[in-house]
Amino acid sequence: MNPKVVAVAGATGVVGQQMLKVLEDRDYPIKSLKLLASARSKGKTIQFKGEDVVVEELTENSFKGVDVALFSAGGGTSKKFAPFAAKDGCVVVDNSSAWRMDPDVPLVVPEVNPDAVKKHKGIIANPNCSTIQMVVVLKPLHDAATIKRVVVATYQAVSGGGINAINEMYEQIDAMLAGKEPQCKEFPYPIAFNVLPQIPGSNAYTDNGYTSEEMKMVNETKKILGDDSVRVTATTVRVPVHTGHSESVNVETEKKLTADQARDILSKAPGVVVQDDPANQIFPHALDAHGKYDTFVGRIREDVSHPSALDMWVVSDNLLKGAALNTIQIAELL
Ligand code: 25A
Ligand code: L14
Repeated sequence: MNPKVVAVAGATGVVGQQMLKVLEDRDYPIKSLKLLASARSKGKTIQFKGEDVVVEELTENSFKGVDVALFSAGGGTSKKFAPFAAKDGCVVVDNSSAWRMDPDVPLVVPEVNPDAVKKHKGIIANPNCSTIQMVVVLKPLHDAATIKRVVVATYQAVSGGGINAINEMYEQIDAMLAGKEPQCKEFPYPIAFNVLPQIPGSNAYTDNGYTSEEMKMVNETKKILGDDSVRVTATTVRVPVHTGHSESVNVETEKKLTADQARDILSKAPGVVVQDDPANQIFPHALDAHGKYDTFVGRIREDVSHPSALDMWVVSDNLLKGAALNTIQIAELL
């Protein structure tokens, strides 16, 4: 690959920071690097490969001469600025929800539908974090046995809500341990010592009573698998975990798979690691997945209530495979 001029929009955010780490770690070929954020962060310096890079304010004119722009600055910012980048001949890989369901925008998980990138018209979307880790596990099972229906409940870490959400959890923990009243801004109720069945923290609900996060899992899964016949229902839940989303997934298939067959299929799947040894209390958990690139699956068992379904527990780092890593894997495909 020829070295590229790369821009990171939202470079100061929790995902932007992970993008810089992944670019370094995977030695993505960079000719020069531009760091973009809001006016608030203009002039700040960030280290990349041992050198200081000054953060610039993101504007309509930020993308002249840029080959690849990685966006993670929220949906509104992507909606507004990605078209300017595309117009200047730059390829945008966007981590927000702004463009995912646009029929002209490929929605890509490299282990699942890498060929979709070829159809891009300047913008490629990175899926929702909970959806990504689920589809890397679903894809090989779908290929082997045709998935009819998925029932998923998520246990999502606070880092999915950005830096303010992380800080809020720690402030609430400190307050509550000191016997003080916890303050809430990002979440409607305290997230410390609690479990909240609503993501995002505000303006969450769609007309059908599901949250937007839940409908992302429903719609994005079908688009990535390229199969509208796969039925999905989701309940998305915030838990007081720093980083690492967990999911309880029930998968109903046309052809019956035994738990052993599923373990065998998943142990050969790209990006997936099976951690499943009940006798030795081996199963995936968020603390262990934090900082790792893979998606971990365990607790695989045959659903006792159904002749052809499996239950499993799926865990991955929401800032890495769920965001920064998947975005850079897409850039590597270009
Ligand atoms: O809209 P969406 O798609 O739902 O996404 C909403 C947010 O979720 C995060 C990400 O937040 C995103 O903005 N996110 C998205 N996908 C995620 C995933 N898979 C995910 N999180 C986890 N997993 P974030 O915190 O990661 O990053 C925000 C970045 O966007 C920059 N930004 C914001 N508005 C911008 C903009 N850049 C350009 N133009 C704009 N208009 C933002 O830069 C950050 O890089 P910044 O300069 O605004 O923030 C730098 C620092 O400022 C502090 N801060 C944050 N909020 C406030 C604040 N200070 C004062 N007041 C505030 N309200 C923080 O310390 C921040 O680090
Ligand atoms: O759509 O855990 O990419 O708050 C990613 C973070 C949705 C919310 C997205 C979280 C967002 C999610």
